[in-house]
Amino acid sequence: MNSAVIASLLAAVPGLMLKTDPADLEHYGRDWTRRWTPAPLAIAFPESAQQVQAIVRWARVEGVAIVPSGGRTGLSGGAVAAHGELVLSLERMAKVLGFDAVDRTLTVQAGTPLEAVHNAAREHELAYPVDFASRGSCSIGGTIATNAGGIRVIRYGNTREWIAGLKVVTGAGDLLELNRSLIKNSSGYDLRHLFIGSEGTLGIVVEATLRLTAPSAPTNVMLLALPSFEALMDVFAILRSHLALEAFEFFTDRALAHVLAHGAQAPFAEVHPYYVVAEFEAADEAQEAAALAAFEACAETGLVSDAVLSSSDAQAAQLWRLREGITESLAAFRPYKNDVSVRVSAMPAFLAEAQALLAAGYPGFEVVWFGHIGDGNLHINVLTPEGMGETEFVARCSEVTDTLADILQRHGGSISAEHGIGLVKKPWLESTRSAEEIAVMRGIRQVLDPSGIMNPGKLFDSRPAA
Ligand code: 2HG
Ligand code: ZN
Repeated sequence: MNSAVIASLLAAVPGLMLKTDPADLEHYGRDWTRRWTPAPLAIAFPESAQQVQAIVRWARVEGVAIVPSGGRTGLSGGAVAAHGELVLSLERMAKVLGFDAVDRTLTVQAGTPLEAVHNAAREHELAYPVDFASRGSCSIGGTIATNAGGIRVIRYGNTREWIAGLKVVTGAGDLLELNRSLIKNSSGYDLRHLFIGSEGTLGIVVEATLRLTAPSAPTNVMLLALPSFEALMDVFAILRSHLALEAFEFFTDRALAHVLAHGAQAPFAEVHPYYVVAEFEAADEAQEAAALAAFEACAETGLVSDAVLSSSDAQAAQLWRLREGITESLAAFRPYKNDVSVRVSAMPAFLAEAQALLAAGYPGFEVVWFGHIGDGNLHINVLTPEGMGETEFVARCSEVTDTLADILQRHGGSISAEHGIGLVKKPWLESTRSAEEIAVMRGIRQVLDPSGIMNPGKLFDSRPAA
């Protein structure tokens, strides 16, 4: 049966590279969630937008589901293929296609890794400012599909701000060029933005034209140790008023302990409950003096217990490793991940409730907090207790997430800040989006993917349950 389907695909898309080895099905059928058993039909590696279009048209006729696939570094199950889907990997579409010095844009194929985009921008003395720890493995298409955020949102915003134009193949099999990289284009619905954050449910991004910016001025990095969670928001307010912040990230002593166990170097002799990594412009003496003034203002009010200011690029990288190494250091514990957001102004009230819930909801579980506090975005990782089976663990975590979603709803927040809904957060979409909004989303999906072949089961079910 499978071999007949594959033969028909190869006949429809001559020259298409396909993999069907069990090891490949396993490798390409999962993302970083590691919660589902991969079971794709095959992996297709198209080399052009035309081949992608031919695959989608074939899949419509044959009724085969497609899972678009980039670097599969996602944490919400958006790239999981566990039901005989065809994985459409963009791995062989990873070329930088062009640079325009006047428009300050870079055009790349969707499979290009984020780090390759950074390097290409740097070659032209410009920068693509979206950045996060998985830069070497994730693809630009995946970052677009999730409207990825990361560590510099506080300064530069999310992926959405940096997409000048897109080429997409819709689930209907049409190849669309969206926005033509125009800065001003008041000619109706901006379809480009529908595809940003659509998690592969409307079609496949095949090409993106990215806006570039001037590289930031020289920066410096400080690591602060804090005595309490409450101090975090005060330190943020002080640093923000004194400095041009590029990043403001926090993590707890638990997070630090795991990163240190993975080989990072301890920053202070003593252990403190909370830590902040802040990166800020330090281009001249005035900015350096401002950094010192900010630090003194924090120290005087007892908000900071210890601090270190980097004095070299190597030391700055070492300090960043403490924050960026967290996800990897937790992976072995198969963490249940929450990626939530509220408005920054709502953070103190939300935090008080969330902390109480998690302490009561997870007695004896290890809960690791970190994230982008300056964007109102918290990552809450719950580690699997030793000896607890997967089913019991996920059931317990789901119960607590029900209450967390209620709290978020009351504070006007979101159940997914930057990782997407995928499979992991699908049961809680209604806590963040109204029934009317979801009905509109369903209608849009129906138009762009009339046969329901694009990443079915992700984000929400294509058709309402009968
Ligand atoms: C980060 O900010 C990523 O490091 C991953 O968004 C978060 O592992 C996580 O929960
Ligand atoms: Zn994050």
